[in-house]
Amino acid sequence: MRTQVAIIGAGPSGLLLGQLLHKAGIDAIVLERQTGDYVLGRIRAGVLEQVSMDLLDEAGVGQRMHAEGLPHGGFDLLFQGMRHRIDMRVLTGGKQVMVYGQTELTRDLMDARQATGLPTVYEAGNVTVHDFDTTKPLVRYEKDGQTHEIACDFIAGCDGFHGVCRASVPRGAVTEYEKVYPFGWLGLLSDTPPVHHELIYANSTRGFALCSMRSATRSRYYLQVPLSDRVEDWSDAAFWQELRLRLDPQARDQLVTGPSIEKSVAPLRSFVAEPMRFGRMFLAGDAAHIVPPTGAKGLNLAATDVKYLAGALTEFYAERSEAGIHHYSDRCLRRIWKGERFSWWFTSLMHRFPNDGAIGQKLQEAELDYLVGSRAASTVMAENYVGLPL
Ligand code: RFL
Ligand code: PHB
Repeated sequence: MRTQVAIIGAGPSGLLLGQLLHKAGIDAIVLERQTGDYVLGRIRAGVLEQVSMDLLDEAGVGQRMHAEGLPHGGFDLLFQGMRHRIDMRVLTGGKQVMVYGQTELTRDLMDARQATGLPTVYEAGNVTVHDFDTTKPLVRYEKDGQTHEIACDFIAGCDGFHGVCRASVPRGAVTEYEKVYPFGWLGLLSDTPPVHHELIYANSTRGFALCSMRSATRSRYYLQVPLSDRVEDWSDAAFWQELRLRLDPQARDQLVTGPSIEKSVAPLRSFVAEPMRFGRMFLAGDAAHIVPPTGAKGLNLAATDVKYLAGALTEFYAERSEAGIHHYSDRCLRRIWKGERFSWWFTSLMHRFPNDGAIGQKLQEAELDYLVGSRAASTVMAENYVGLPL
C-alpha cells in the first residue's frame, strides 16, 4: 500500500488531520489500534475554543456542533462558599466557548470520513514506524493475522500519550518535561439536568469540584480524589454526597442526582515533548503534550497542532516548500507552553495539595478573591480560557 500521509491514531487529532488533508487533496490512511466504538466510548473533553470551532467548520464538520452545542459566555468560580461569575464575553470583547462533547465531535469526524469513503483501519495491531529519517518512511501493522506495509511521504503521530510514535524516536533526540500531580479527577456522567446553566469551578477545603454538562439534560461532574482511589471505591451515592459538600448552598439545593452512565478516574499531568518533528514524522495532540484538564485546553491544543500540520503539508504538496514543515514544531510549542502554563496555574489555584496545609488554602482564597475583584486579573483569566489567538 502507498499513501502520502500515514496517520497513526483515530482520536480527534488524527481524524481532524485526515479531514483537513482530504479537503486539500492529500491522501491519507488512518490506523487505529482500537475499535471505533471503543474510541467513541471514551468520555473526555467538553469545551471548545473559537479556534477549534473555526477549524471544525474549515474541515466541513461543524454543522451539528453549531446546532446542538451550547455557547457559553461565562463561568463561575466558587470559593469560601460563594460563587463569582467570570464574564468571558464582556472581558474579551465578545468571545465565548462552545460546550460540545469530544464524543460528539469524534462521531462527526468519523461520519464525515466514512461518507467520503476514506480509509481507516480499526483494530490495527502492533503498529511500527520506520525510516522517518529518510524521505521514504514506512509503517507496518497487523490485521486479521497478516502483516501489512504502508509506504508514505510522512507519518503523523496522532496516537496519544501512550502511542508508538514518540516511543520510536531515539532516546536523546527528544526532551520530555513532566509534572505529575498528587491527585486525580473522578468523573461522573448522568442523564440529569445540569445544576447550573454555566460551568462551576469549585475550590473547597474538601478539594476541587467541577460542574459541567453535555446538554440541557446531560451533566458531567468531577471531584478531586486521591490517586489511590479507584472507581470501585465510589458508589454513585457517595459521589453525589461528596459533590454536595463541595458546592455552595444554592447549588446544593438545585443539584439533581441520578444513576451514573459513566464513571472514571483520570490522573493529572503536565507533559511536553520537544521537538515535535523528527525528520518526516510529526507528533500532534496528546502524543506530544498533556495538560491537566482544569481549563479545558487539551483538545484545543491538539486542534491547533493539527491546523499547523495540515497547513505545513498542504504547503509542501502545493508549493514544494518545506518552510511550514521546518517551523511546525516551534510554532506549536509556543502556543502549547502558554496552554501548559494556564492549565498548571488554574490547577494549582483550585486543588487541595496534600503538603500545602491550611496556609495553602488561605493563599488560594486570597488569590481567588483578588482575581474576581480585579478587572485586570479577571481579563487575564478570561483571555486564556477562551483561547489565545493563533
Ligand atoms: P487521543 O484522544 O488519546 O487519541 C489517540 C488515539 O491513538 C490511538 N493509538 C494508537 N493507534 C494505533 N497504534 C498505536 N500504537 C496507538 N496508540 C494509541 C488511541 O487508541 C487513540 O484512539 O489523542 P488526541 O487525538 O491527540 O486527542 C487529545 C484529546 O483526547 C485530549 O487532549 C482531551 O481529551 C483532553 N481533555 C480535555 N481537553 C479539552 O480541550 N477540553 C476539555 O474539556 C477536556 N477535558 C480531557 C478532559 C481529558 C480528560 N482525560 C480523561 C484525560 C477531561 C478529561 C477527564
Ligand atoms: C468537561 O465537561 O468534561 C470539562 C469541562 C471543563 C474542564 C474540563 C472538563 O475544564
